[in-house]
Amino acid sequence: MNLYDQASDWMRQWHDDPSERLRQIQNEIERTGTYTLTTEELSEGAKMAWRNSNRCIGRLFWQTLHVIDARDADTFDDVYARLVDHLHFATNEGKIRSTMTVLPNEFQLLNTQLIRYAGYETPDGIIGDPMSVTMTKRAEQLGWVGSGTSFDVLPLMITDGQDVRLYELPSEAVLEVDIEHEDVDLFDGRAIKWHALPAITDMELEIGGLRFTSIPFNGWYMETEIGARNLADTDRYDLLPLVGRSLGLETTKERSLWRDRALVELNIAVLQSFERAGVTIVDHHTAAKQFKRFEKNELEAGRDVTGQWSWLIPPLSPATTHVFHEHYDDVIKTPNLFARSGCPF
Ligand code: HEM
Ligand code: NRG
Repeated sequence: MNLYDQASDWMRQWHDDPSERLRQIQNEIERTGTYTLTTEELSEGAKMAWRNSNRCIGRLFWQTLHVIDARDADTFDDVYARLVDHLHFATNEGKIRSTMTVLPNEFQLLNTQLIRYAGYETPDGIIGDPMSVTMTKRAEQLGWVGSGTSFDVLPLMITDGQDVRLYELPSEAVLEVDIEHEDVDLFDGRAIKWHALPAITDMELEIGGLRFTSIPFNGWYMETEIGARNLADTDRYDLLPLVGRSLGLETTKERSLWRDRALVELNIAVLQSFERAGVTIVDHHTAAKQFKRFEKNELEAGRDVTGQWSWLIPPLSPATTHVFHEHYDDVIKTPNLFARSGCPF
């Protein structure tokens, strides 16, 4: 489909009478080869992109997305300032607001999220988040020196295609939550924490045939992302053996189901800790119920619900949610969010 047809296809999805605007767009495409979205169109398109994100269980709230039009940012320092603004606005002292900042395509972030913990290879194994080892090496090549703890926040790495500049995030812009179980010391005295904001920076937004490649966005966490994956996966923080021992479980016998029991208590600790700190988080049962409401809303609006089952089911007790027992068609509609096409390295 050519650009005009894609613009037209999109406009017709939400405008009763897009003919006037489509004439303008056709004109602009003829003159310049492309067209420009208004701030309102950008905002509407971004919300629809979230609505069409097949892997996301949090889509009930697609209409509440705050879209910040920062396409006018024109220097590295300006881009950095907008990213720090994003963190403050979205974090909102714990009352998290779903937010997307649209930056000009001329600037890209090398980071995969605004907030990620560094991972260091040492002779005694990896310290920090093993997922970040490559990213950490990249930052170090650029002159960054981390403190070497398990939870060092990586600096932002912003590129304009030629230079890469490093920016340390101000610690007051990064809200973190100490993970502590109410009844048991799960980590044998080790301090474990996670950041409040999941803010993805390695995806692209497509609206009406246009691609926006610098679009950091966030919602809030579902507890399993932290408790069943980031802190539990053997190739991440791998804390289940420690948690299992702290709970006094028989960690030498698989059939004691010590892993499953450790997982549940770890996830409870994540939920309790976020709640104690006043930071928005959703448990997977509530998230599934919210997703059920989303499915109902969509059908009532006359739209098919698309989804990717393997991503929608929560990694903890999946069969206790309706999602597990449902079939979803993984059909890609646009507007949508896509994995970054060009590797920024
Ligand atoms: C994926 C929950 C907001 C777009 C996910 C995943 C979860 C989730 C649990 C799977 C992540 C994984 O397994 O790693 C939520 C919750 C939100 C929320 C609880 C709270 C409001 C948003 C927002 C957007 C969004 C605001 C975009 C505007 C996506 C996309 C993916 C995703 C594109 C797939 C990411 C990928 O392919 O790596 N979401 N989400 N979500 N979500 Fe959401
Ligand atoms: N699992 C990743 C984050 C992926 C997106 N999850 C969200 N998105 N909740 C992690 O950092 O654990 N969101 O926009 O809220």
